[in-house]
Amino acid sequence: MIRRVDLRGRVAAGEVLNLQALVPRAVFDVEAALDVVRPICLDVRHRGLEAIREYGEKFDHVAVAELRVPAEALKTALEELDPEVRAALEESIRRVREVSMDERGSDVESQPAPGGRVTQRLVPVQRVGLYVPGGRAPLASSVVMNVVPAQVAGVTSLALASPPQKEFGGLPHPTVLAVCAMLGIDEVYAMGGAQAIAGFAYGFEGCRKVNLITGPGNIYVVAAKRFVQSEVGIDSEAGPTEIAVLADDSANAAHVAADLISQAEHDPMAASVLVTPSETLAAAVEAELAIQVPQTKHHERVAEALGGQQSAVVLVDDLDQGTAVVDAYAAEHLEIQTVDAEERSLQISNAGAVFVGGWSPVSLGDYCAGSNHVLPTAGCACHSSGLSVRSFLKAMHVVNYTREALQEVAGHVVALAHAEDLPAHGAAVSVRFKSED
Ligand code: HSO
Ligand code: ZN
Repeated sequence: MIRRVDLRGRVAAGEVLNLQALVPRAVFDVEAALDVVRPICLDVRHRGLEAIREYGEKFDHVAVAELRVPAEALKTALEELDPEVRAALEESIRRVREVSMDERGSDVESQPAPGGRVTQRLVPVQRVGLYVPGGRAPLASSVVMNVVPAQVAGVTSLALASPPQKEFGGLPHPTVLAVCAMLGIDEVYAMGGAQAIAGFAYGFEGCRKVNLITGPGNIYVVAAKRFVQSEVGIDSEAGPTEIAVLADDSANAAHVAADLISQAEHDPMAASVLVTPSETLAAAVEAELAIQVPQTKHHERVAEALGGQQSAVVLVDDLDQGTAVVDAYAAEHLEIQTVDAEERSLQISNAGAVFVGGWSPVSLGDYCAGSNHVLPTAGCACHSSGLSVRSFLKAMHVVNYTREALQEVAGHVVALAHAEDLPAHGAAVSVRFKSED
């Protein structure tokens, strides 16, 4: 069901283990998908709306007369939303909003010299295009995770695209429309795939081009996001989801197994990794997986994910080695279920998000912790952050010096300009003080 990787006694203390090589992620070949999406993006750039419609018909098997979803459809979707789901979404929105507001930060003014001011102003991106994948049960929670931080950042123009669905008369999934209505988003397009990403990047009849595209998608959507980057910003290239659990004997094996299964449920390419120094826990989790996997609804997908090269139970000498191993792996989600979980979490530098202790499972973070679930995958947590209010803010320096402050530093500017053989740079400063010589 899930393979074992035994690292015990294999590394000298202090040596960082390359778990990324020992447990490689599933192959997610964005380069190959680029060949498919390039002509689609270029066609949309050239022919706009007509091209988007044609590709929608070809790939989504439904003809859409009007790409823009009418306001009436958004209203109806909200009216028809299950009240229990609505209440849960409201609570999710409230928590993400509260965290986003706390994290917004404020402008920072510095004075590196008398009369010389540098202010870092946080300015929202003006127009954002959010992509929401289609499918039988599109992830309504992902709409929350993208839209709420954008709104708190102060983004004034937000458009959303989601593929037209045949069974819903060419509209996006009703839950997606309902969440849009809840969040006050009225610019919604029934378009999907690479053509939707290109539509946002280049603009088309009735839709102004955006500055930033966010949101998850399949490999073609990811490839299209990579392709349009010369035109717009993107959030990140989200790959298959992953969970690493660092646990010791204090962990509950049934809970650990349930958490490994929860993320494997997303995708046959999802990665579930348990790292533990405890042979007893490893065996207990494996036994639990054998019980729980057949009972879960999407057991085929889960079994494929757990059986893939990307998933493993990794045995280590001790918790310190385990900590180094999970840190090197840089999982999208890292759970720490050890006696000293909170303290240990402070030693982690590389993870999309860290879930501390037995009562903070990843599923909580997926929906209702208040944290964001759009997180760096494939080891990108070594250099990137998850989505947050900051993803929608640009930090802009505003420089404001007085005459005296400039004069005081002029000699240094001139010296550096000459050292770089760029004398005109120096002259642009010295010319201001010439008349006084
Ligand atoms: N675990 C996914 C997000 C998600 N889970 C949405 C359920 N719905 C990636 O972090
Ligand atoms: Zn999830």
